[in-house]
Amino acid sequence: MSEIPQNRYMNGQPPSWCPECSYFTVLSALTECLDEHGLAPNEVCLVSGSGCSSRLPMFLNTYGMHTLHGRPLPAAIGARLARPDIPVIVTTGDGDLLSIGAAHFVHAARKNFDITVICLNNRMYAMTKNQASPTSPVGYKGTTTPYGKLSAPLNITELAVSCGASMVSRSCAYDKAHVKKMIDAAMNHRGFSLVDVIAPCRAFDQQKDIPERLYDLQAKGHAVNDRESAMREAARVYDSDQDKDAGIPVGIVWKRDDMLCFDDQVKRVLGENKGKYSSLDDIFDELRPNVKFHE
Ligand SMILES: Cc1ncc(C[n+]2csc(CCOP(=O)(O)OP(=O)(O)O)c2C)c(N)n1
Ligand code: SF4
Repeated sequence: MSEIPQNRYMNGQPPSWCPECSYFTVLSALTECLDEHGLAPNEVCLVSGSGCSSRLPMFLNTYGMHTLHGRPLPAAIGARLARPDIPVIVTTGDGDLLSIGAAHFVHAARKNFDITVICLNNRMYAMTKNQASPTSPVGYKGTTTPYGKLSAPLNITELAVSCGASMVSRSCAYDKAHVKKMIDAAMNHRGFSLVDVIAPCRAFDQQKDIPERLYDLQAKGHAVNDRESAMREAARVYDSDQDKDAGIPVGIVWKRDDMLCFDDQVKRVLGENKGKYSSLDDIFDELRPNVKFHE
């Protein structure tokens, strides 16, 4: 799992992850995917928040931002609006994305910005040494939950579908080819795409029998554009926490190509106001209040 990719995207800084961390697989899958998309390092922007997972852009020589904990999405939206010509990809953790960053997630998905979010979901806070996160199972014993977590996990897949993301998929870091396939599909999609990657933490691992439980939605003939089926599969994501016979769905859960994309709306407004505005900046300039701050 800990193979360091050797390719044109790596900046020579060795990843500061534990040797067996599952994140190496995602790093490798992502860089191979960028290569196959023919993107030079200066033709893609990677944005993260804070956490082990959020370190990923620091090892790459692409454009990148390592922002505050929970805030990768507002930064990514800024990048998206400033550079509509290059892909913007967020690499984040379940804590970063769904705890302090949850409101940003809901609204970025709802507005359907053309951003790919790869959530390295180890179902806990690893960087701060094993606290329960919103996705941790009931009963999870971490440093802040010595008697076990008292609340149910937040199901990111259900949340993403219900708040308006136009593409939602799941994968598992035990299968690099599948992670790559899901990232590739997300990058090819226009609109907000989530790739929720089951990525266990090797230092505080409490998820043991995942590979035996995975089932592939595409192999099962799942209808990705049927909302009822998508919500049914999404609801099963954490069934295996309580039921030893339940499977864990991976693959594309939900995909629609006809949902209103924020970026297309921006283009439409600029097109309808040709001559008045040449870019978004001109609109911002017009709206900017004429207030003088400190000289
Ligand atoms: C505003 C703020 N709150 C809390 C922290 C402390 N902090 C840093 S990383 C982290 C959790 C990271 O968890 P996750 O995003 O799941 O990533 P992982 O380390 O598990 O990959 C926390 C709570 C911080 N840096 N800033
Ligand atoms: S603490 Fe866990 S998530 Fe962080 S680098 Fe180590 S194995 Fe990976």
